[in-house]
Amino acid sequence: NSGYQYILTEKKGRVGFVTLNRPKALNALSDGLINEINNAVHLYQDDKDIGSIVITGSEKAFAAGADIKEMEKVTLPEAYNRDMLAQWHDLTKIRKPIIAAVNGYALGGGCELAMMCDIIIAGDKAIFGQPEIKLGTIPGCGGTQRLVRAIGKSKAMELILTGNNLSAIDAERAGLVSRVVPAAELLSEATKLAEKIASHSQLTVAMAKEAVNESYELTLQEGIKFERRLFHSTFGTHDQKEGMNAFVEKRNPVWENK
Ligand code: CO8
Repeated sequence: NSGYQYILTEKKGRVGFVTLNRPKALNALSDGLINEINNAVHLYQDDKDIGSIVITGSEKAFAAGADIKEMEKVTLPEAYNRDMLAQWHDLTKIRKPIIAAVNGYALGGGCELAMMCDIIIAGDKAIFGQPEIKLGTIPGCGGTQRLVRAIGKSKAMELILTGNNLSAIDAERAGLVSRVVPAAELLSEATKLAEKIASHSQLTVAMAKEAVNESYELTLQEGIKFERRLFHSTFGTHDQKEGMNAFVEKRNPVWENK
């Protein structure tokens, strides 16, 4: 629907879904596919009815990496001149929470795509990895940076230098994914999680996401100060007054996202 070639999009209640749909190439991430994902999530960002976003793939593959056939012949001047992969990071500019629901392979760029999302939940047969070393290249979309922050240097180094895969259970133990569910229940569990997030004030949720993401960028002292200033800001919102008043009056809050 919506004229996309490589993805499907669907709104269910307050959740916006993006399903990667390039089955013949195991959802290999071509520029076209990435552009469509970026386009869809930006539309959800601008859609007042949407409170959270789920990105998923198929049972066999979330995404088996960047498109090797598209990359194979690229020369250094070409890659440099078009700043190859630069636009892939656009996803991290989205201010609404994004859940990656991963079944099957999340390899290379697929693993990096999942790590650009805010929460990863995995089906029990999901497989994560950064196999670029086996292709004579290295992760190019944040893998060497985000994987280290997610699971620590030693585990990240081992995965990136060997090209070995990480099972869903090991990914959960290492902290890469927040939880593992039976593969058949992945989408319903991701939907429940997304609905719960979307049931809160969108304004406050965006502030909480921003504060958590700053922990990647700032020193502890700077981060604590950033958090405190945003926390202070919530007291200038309708939704903080409403949330606390609803608690005191023992009723459900009615959020106005302002
Ligand atoms: N690119 C292009 N085509 C692919 C890719 C890929 N990454 N992965 C699979 N395909 C294609 C296969 O070529 C095959 O096509 P065809 O039928 O025309 O031959 C089809 O998908 C099905 O694949 P397989 O037959 O190989 O399926 P198997 O079940 O036997 O194996 C695997 C599945 C193990 C996932 C295997 O396909 C594989 O190893 N794929 C490559 C995984 C990989 O190396 N990924 C890393 C790519 S490099 C990368 O991501 C660089 C990061 C750059 C940044 C990315 C930004 C987000």
